[in-house]
Amino acid sequence: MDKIDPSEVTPKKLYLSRRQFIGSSSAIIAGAMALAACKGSPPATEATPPPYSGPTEDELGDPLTTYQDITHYNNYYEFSTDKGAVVDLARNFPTSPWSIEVSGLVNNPKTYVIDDLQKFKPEERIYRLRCVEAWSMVIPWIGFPLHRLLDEVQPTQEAKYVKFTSIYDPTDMPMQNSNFLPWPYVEGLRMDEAMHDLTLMVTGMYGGPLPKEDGAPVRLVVPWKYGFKGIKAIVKIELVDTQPVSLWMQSAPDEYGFYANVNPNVDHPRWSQATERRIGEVGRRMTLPFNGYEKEVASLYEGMDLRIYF
Ligand SMILES: Nc1nc2c(c(=O)[nH]1)N[C@H]1C(S)=C(S)[C@@H](COP(=O)(O)O)O[C@H]1N2
Ligand SMILES: [Mo]
Repeated sequence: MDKIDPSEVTPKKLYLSRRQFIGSSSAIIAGAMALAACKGSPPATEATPPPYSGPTEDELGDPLTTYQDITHYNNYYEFSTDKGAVVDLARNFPTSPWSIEVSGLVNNPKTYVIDDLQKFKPEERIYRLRCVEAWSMVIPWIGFPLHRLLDEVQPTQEAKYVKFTSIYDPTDMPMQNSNFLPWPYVEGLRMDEAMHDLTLMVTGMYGGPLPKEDGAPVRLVVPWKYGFKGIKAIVKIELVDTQPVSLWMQSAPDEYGFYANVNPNVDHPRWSQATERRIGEVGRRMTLPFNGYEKEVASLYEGMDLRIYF
């Protein structure tokens, strides 16, 4: 696995605060950081993929990223900023029992335990995942469209946005013992985005359960948006009337907007978004508008200047 310098990918302010934080934080964090920092020892764990007999490429003919790469190259800042360290740090993260509270502007507020989600028929969806850091993967998720769950709780007329919140569990998530980021992780979608059939609540991957490093027991995947919109380890879904402020908007508003649609024509302030590196490939690929889902979703943004609503 090739390594990227954190300064290349981490928002500058966070990179700087991360360095300060390395010098001044508690023993627990220092220990976790040290573990994350000593790459190669212990040796990278080999993942055992579940038996998988589904399609081996996406609708564009691009091959699936390997199970090993999907589970050993992770962005999950509650555990580490080191993509290769997440899998080991997440190993003992408790994902059961788990419940998701769905509340706010709905007629039928409801708390789901994980088993309740089985009633939403699981589907296999092969999606490209394009991180804002300009790398990408092709991942065979298992999940159900979010609109099935929203139909059940019945949003009211006043509901305009959906706000998602990740678990806050500093006992099991080492990085939550610092104010490195404004925990817990929060994301949001406009109502029509949330209701779109491509928007998936994900509970599995490669024909098996969702690995902890990929967001178990349940995460969001919105394939036409940058990967950070795909919030992991969701415990709360709220229907609201004002645009939620995501964790990334709060920590670096000039770099990360609410919409975050994949857009090769709008660069990140510190790097181009025109091309991307597909994990497992050499060379770079052209980044596709809306990550290749333009036909399905471009109409959602008709009349919006996507340089302003980035
Ligand atoms: N709770 C939480 N969700 C998160 C993140 C995170 O740090 N915490 N990282 C995001 C980012 S930047 C990306 S690219 C994807 C990565 O998902 P993967 O590790 O399954 O590939 O998760 C997103 N969801
Ligand atoms: Mo990302």
